[in-house]
Amino acid sequence: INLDQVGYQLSAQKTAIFRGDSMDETFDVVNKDTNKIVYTGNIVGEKMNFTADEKNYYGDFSVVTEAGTYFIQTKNHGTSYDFKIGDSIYEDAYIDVVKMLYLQRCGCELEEKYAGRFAHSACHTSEAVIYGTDKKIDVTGGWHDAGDYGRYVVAGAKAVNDLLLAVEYTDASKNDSIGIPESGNGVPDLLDEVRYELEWMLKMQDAESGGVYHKVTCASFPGDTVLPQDETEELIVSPISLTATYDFAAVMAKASTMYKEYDNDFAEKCLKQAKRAMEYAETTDNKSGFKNPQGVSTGEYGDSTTRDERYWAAAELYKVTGSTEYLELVEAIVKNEIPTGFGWQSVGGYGTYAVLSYKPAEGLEVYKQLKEAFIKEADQLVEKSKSDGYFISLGNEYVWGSNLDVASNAMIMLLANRLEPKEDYVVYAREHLHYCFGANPLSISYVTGYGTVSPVHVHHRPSAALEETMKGMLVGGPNKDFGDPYAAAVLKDAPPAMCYVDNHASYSTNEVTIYWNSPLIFVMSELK
Ligand code: G3I
Ligand code: 9MR
Ligand code: ZN
Repeated sequence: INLDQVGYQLSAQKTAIFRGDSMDETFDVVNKDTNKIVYTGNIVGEKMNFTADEKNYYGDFSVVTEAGTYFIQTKNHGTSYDFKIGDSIYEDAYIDVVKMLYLQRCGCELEEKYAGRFAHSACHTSEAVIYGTDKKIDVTGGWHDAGDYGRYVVAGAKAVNDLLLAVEYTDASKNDSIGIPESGNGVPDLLDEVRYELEWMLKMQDAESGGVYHKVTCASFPGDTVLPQDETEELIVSPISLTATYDFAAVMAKASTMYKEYDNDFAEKCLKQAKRAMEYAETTDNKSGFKNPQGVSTGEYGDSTTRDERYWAAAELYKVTGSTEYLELVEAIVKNEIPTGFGWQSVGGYGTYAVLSYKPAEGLEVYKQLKEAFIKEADQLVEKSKSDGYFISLGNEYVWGSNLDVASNAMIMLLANRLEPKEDYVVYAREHLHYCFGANPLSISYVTGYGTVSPVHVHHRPSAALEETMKGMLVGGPNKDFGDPYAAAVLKDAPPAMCYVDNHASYSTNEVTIYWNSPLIFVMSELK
C-alpha cells in the first residue's frame, strides 16, 4: 500500500495506491490514536503498470478531512505506513529542504547553532588556479554541488532560478525564519540563500572578457568520506564555457529585478554583469561546448547545444530591459523551434516563462506562440500523469536524477496554472509531491529524514563521514541506465521505476544535489 508517508492536506485529494493480484475489494482508514476505522472505501481501477512491472489499484479517501495520524488496512494485503492529515504537514520538511542549501555553503564557517553536527570550519578557502595558466583568483563561496564539493555554474544557475521563481510567485517571499544566519533580517531567506551563490558566480566571471568559467573543483573527486574542510588539494578553475556564460547572464538579469527593493547597488551590479556576459557570449569565436580539460575528472555538465541557454539569457534580459535587441533574438530563436526544459542541461522553459511573465510582451505574436506551447506542454504532463500508475509524468524515462524531472514537471504545471488556471495542474502537481514523499513503487520517501522509510546511505560525503544522514535532501531516484557499477550489479533485472538503491556506492541513484532540492523547494513553497 503506497502513499505519501508525510501526509495529505485537509481538503486535498487523497489516493492510496495498492498493488498485487486478486486485490481486496475494500480498504479501511484507521485513526492511529483511537484505533477506530473512520472510513471504509472501495478499491477500484485495476491497471497494469509496466514501468514498475506490477498491477495497481486505487483507493480514494479524500472524504477524510479531520486532522490526525492514520494508517490504511486491508484484509489480505496488509497495512500501510502511518501518515498525517493536517494543514501544515510539510512544514518541518520544508525547513530542512531549504536548509540543505545553507549546509552546502562553501568557503565560510558553518556554526553549530545553525548546522548542528554538520558544523565545520571554512572550507575551500585557497585561491584557485586558472586552468592552463599560473594565474590564481579568489572564487570562494557558493554551494557545494552535491555529494561532492565541486562548484559548477550551470548547476548553480538552475538551483538559483528555481528559488528566484519561488520568491517571485509563492509564499516563499514571506519566509524569513528558516533558521539560517540571515533569518530575521527583513529579506526573504530564499533571497539571502541565493545571494550566497550569486556572489560566488560573480567571482566566476572573468573580469577582462566577461566570459564565465565553467566550474571550480579539484582535479578529481575526493575520497567518499572526506569532509569539506579536509579537501585541500589545489583548486582548479576550468575554462570559460558558453553554457555557463549564458546561464550566468540569465540568472543575473533575473536577480537584478528580485534584489532591487532590498539592495539597489547589488541589483545594478547583477544587471551590468549580465549584459557583459551576454556580450561576450554573442561575440566570442569560441562556440564549442564544454569538455573536461585534460587532467580534470570532476562533473562535466556538458551540453550538445547552447541554443536554449542563449534563448534563456535573451529572454531574461528582454524582461528586465524591454529592449528590442533581446526581443529580436528571442523571436529569431523561436522561429526554428521553441527551446524547452527546466533542467541544468535544457533550460529553454525558463526563457519561455520569462517572456510569459512580462506584461508588455502580452500583445506580441511571439507571446501567443509561447503561451500556447507552454500550456500544451503542461497539458501533456497532465495527460501522462493520468495514465501513469502513480500519477506522475515521466512515462518510462527514469534517467539519472529522475527526481529532478518529477519535481521540475510539477513546477511546470504550477507555473502553467498561474497563466491559465486549471484544477488538474494543481491536482497532478500534488501527486508528484506525494511521489517524492513515498507514493511510488518502492514505497520510499525520496527525501531524507521524512517519512517512515527514507534514504539513509546517501552518496553525500558529509553524511558518510559523520555517519549521520543530513535531513531534507531529495535523492536522484531511479535511473534505468545504471550510471554506476553498484546499481548495474544489483538492479540489473529491475523495471525502470525501481532502478534505485539506498546504497552509498550508487551515486547515480542515491546522490543529492542543490538542483534536485531547488524544484522541490518551489513545489513545496506553492503547495505546503
Ligand atoms: O537527457 C537524456 C535523454 O534524452 C536520454 O534519452 C537519456 C538516455 O540515457 O539520457 C538523458 O541524459 C542523461 C542526463 O543526465 C539527463 O540530465 C544522461 O544519460 C546522464 O548520464 C546524465 O547524468 C548526469 C550525471 O552527472 C553524469 O553526467 C546528471 O544529470 C547530473 O545530475 C550528474 O551530475 C553530477 C555531477 O557531474 C557531479 N556532482 C554530482 C552530480 C549529481 O550526481
Ligand atoms: O562522488 C562522485 C559523484 O559526486 C559524482 O556524481 C559521480 C559521477 O561523476 O562520481 C562520483 O565519484 C566516483 C567516481 O566517478 C568513480 N569512482 C568512485 C567515486 C566515488 O564513489
Ligand atoms: Zn567548500
